[in-house]
Amino acid sequence: MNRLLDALMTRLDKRAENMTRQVAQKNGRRSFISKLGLLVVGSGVLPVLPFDRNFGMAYADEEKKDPNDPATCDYWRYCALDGNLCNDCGGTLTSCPPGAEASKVSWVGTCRNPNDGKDYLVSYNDCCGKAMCNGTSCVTSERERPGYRMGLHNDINWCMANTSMGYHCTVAVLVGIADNA
Ligand code: ABN
Repeated sequence: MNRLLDALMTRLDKRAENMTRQVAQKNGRRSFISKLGLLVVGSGVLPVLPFDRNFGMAYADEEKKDPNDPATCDYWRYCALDGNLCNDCGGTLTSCPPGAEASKVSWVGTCRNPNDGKDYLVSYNDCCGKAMCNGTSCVTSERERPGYRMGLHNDINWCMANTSMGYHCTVAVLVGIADNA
């Protein structure tokens, strides 16, 4: 009879021990720390996940304006421009204002004309020899690369090869059609 009672107690002890272990595993210190770790890592990763932070709302100032209006930075020929528009400084889209001369070197960008779907080479010449004009300033600089990529950077005063190196404004001259072959 005593043996039977012993065996029964041993089984009860074992079961109690197992249950205690299970509860400890679920709610123990280590489990708490691992959950905390998950939370910390998760909250670090969450901000970089790609989701719509505008919650579906569009913002008016991000809307593209007219790609055919040379008075705005959205004009298609200005796609890789970095400078002040000469047509807002007494010049035109392609000619320097009186008293300024075109830079001898320039930045050439490739812009798609939305009217015919073709890509064009556009030379952005700075106009030099006069104080900087404070007209419309555009920095579109498509396909530009940072300054350490020599020759691929556009945030440069292209008047550097002229006798008078003062930067005034920038024109956008079509120089050819891009060979996309
Ligand atoms: N190409 C326009 C410009 C002039 C001076 C400095 C930066 C950019």
